[in-house]
Amino acid sequence: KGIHCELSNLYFPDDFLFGTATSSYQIEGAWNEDGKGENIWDHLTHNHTHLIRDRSNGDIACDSYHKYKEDIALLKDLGVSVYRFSFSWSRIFPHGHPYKPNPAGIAHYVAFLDELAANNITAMATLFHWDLPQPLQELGGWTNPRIVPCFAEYAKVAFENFGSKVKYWITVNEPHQVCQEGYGSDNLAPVLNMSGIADYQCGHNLIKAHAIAYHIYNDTYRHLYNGKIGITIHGIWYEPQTPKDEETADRMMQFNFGWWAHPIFTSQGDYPAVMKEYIAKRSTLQGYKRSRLPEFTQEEIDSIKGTSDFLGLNHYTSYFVTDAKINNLDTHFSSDHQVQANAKISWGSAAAPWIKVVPWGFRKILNWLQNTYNPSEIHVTENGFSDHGGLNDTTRVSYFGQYLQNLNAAIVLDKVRVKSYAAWSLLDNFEWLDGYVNRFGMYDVDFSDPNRPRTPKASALFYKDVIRNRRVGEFVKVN
Ligand code: GBH
Repeated sequence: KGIHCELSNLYFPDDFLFGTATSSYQIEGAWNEDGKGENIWDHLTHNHTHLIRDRSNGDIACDSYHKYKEDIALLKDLGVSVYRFSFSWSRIFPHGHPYKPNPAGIAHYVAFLDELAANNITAMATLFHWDLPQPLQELGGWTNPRIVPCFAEYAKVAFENFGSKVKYWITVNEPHQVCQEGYGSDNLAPVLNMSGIADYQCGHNLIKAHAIAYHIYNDTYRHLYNGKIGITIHGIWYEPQTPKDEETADRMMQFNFGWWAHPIFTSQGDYPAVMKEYIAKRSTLQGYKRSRLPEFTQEEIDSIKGTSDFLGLNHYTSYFVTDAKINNLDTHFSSDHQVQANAKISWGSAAAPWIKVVPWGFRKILNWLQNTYNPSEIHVTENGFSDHGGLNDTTRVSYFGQYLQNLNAAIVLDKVRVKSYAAWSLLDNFEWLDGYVNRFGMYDVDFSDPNRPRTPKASALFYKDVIRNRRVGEFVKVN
């Protein structure tokens, strides 16, 4: 209420970086070119086609593997100073197995990074944005501790070959989605749906893999290239439904965000106490002799603490929460946390029903992150809104306008140390199980045309103005 007027006079700091974000499987296509191996999304879309809403796949996607120069021209036109993208692990290690990198895969990314540099755009690279090499999945994927040295070797080869051209490194995009949605439910590949067991095992190895990659960079490459390395966590803001739900809301933040952030960003390290307590209690109730949540050794806790130069946040939405007493014996993550989340009927919604338009939640989570973890820098590595396509994307403009105002307020009025913002996404792209049904792009892509032409939407023009003026100007609020 009144937020538009109150917040519309703010400017973004001079050194604030605007950008856009994409990921390899969602845009590249060229799924079997130049020696690339099969990854879990190739595998899922080819073998379990019915799980994808429009039965599509990323075989061609936006064809960015071939059209990367065109993409970079769009970035240039928008005026962004940073581009967040991801490397495809199976282009570099086609079988996942380390020690035999694929030179053609490396050459592709070198050419891509050179083009970015030639256009003065800072590279923010994610090592793992969900496209795990299929052979590693067949060995158990993130539940097999063997993944840790495989990821470490992949990271090392990436630092070695791309280190001089990458300023910001993100080890993993959204560990919660990788583990809870991929192993603990059937929202993402590998759709294992073994909640309360596989998701916790996955998380345990993933956090260790992240930390080792950090140490490799820190020990061997930092002094050469002087970049920064961190992790990106998906953060929903959970607001107490009533004042008496404050403990519940904090518990929900701990289970969703703290699971990943507490081991890395706090001085105690390890999983959040409330998470250890709740899972241990329910495990006992269920007849387990040990908690289903694995334990770190003290040595592991110490080597994981502090392994991030910045906190990467992907933020889209917020919910209200209340306490839920769940006494059934299932092992599910959502029974472990004992919280019920809900949205207000009056909130606008994206085409993806999980994205409700709650702009004030963005400002709240940014403040919460600074107060809880006190990171030296926060980078918003994703924020965006889906519709069903079309160039006159007024609902997206309205979403970005309101969210950017709240970001601006968090930075200028609340002094939250946010250093960059990446809009998801540059292009309409392959939206995982939603295929091409839900569109997140500032540029439309015509997927029925073999040339995959790109056309700016109203949101691209709006964002271009925000970047040029360094403030959120006028826009029509429709949600
Ligand atoms: C990001 O994940 C991803 O990093 C990016 O690749 C993706 O394209 C973008 O979001 C847009 O979706 O209510 O059961 O359907 C966001 C994490 C993943 C959290 C999907 C909510 C849906 C749960 N989201 N998940 S459900």
